[in-house]
Amino acid sequence: MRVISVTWRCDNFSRVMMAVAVDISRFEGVPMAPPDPILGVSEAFRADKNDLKLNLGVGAYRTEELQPYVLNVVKKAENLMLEKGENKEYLPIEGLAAFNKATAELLFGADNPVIKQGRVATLQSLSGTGSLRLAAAFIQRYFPEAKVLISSPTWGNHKNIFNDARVPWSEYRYYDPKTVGLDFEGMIADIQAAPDGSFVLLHGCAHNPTGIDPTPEQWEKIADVIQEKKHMPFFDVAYQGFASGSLDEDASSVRLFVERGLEVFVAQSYSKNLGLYAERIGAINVVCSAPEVANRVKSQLKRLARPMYSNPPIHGARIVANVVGDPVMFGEWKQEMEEMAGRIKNVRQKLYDSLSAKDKSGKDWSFILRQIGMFSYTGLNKTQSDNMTDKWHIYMTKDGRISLAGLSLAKCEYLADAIIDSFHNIS
Ligand code: KET
Repeated sequence: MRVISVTWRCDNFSRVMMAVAVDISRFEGVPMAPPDPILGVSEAFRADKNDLKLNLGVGAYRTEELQPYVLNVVKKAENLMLEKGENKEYLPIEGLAAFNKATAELLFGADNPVIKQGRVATLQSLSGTGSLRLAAAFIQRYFPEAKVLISSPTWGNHKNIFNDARVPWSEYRYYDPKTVGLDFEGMIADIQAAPDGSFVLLHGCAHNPTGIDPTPEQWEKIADVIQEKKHMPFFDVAYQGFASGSLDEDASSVRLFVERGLEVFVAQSYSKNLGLYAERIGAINVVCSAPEVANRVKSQLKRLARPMYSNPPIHGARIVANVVGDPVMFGEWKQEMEEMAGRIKNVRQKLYDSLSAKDKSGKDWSFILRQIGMFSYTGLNKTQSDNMTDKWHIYMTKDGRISLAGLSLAKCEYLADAIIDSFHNIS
């Protein structure tokens, strides 16, 4: 730092000397931000030099060899795209038309009357996060009095997204640690108690982080209360196909609300099910009561997107449009998705078996088998999760969530040892 002397006169005219740094940064007032609770875990993992290290933090699929996986069908679609030699012109603000059509059809079903009637405003956006953020900006602008209800717990970034958009939120009960299941009564009571017209954020399937979804009967009851209270259902669908292995079955919660004639928000992501994490491809869909309403809503979503990021990227949109739009590739995708979901089920089973065999305390670990999707919510608290990382080099989020998509069969026993040690020896 360069330092100069400044001299000035005080009241008694004695000369005072003082050293002042002239090139103090204009950013002195900017404090260091804390690491992100999920993506920060990957940064810490990369810095660890221990051979035993295991990254179960971020929900990203790995092969049995713990390597990132590009789906064969994605490579095939990309090769076709290269052969066609398509250009890289700007997309319209709303994104690629073929993608928007494909994504809405995948979500609602191609024969759904809302599509046929033109009642869905679909905008390609920056994957799930960007789509949620765009919808949050829309809520802030057109429903400034409304509150968003989010599940307790939820995906770590939901609170960030609504805070950032200055949309007030509160939590509804969801997870019951006593039963390691859904607190359905608590959930219904809290949705019922919220001011009429609130937005209710729901995980379409494979709830993150708990891996616990309502049953079809419970979804009906949730829809009853939301309808009665004139709330707005707002679905986050980041795992379509990853919960049951079936794209249609995993969209059934959303479709149930749509069949009732409700207006619904749905954010979609292709990060997990097509493994397009870094392509940032997803969409925001708003089901409206009439085509004319959908047009107006879409026009305002475009208006919000334009100053934020102008228009979305094309590469991932073309991949999705090609895969979903081609019956052969669509079939291949479903098969690969089943394989990914199958591998996760296998490690889930092996982890359960290892824990049950090794843990002599009689603790019931069967909740692991009841949870679905990419994650297991272990019930480990923050100190125990710290022990997993500090002692065992197993990286996970501090809410006790582990990503089974980052686990191999070969590592299950090691993970079981670490969980048993952390659970029984650390309080
Ligand atoms: N919703 C949920 C529920 C979700 O778990 C994620 C990502 C997203 C949306 C957004 O993903 P995107 O890539 O923006 O489409 N979750 C994993 C990654 C992350 O935190 O960003 C995770 O929970 O590990």
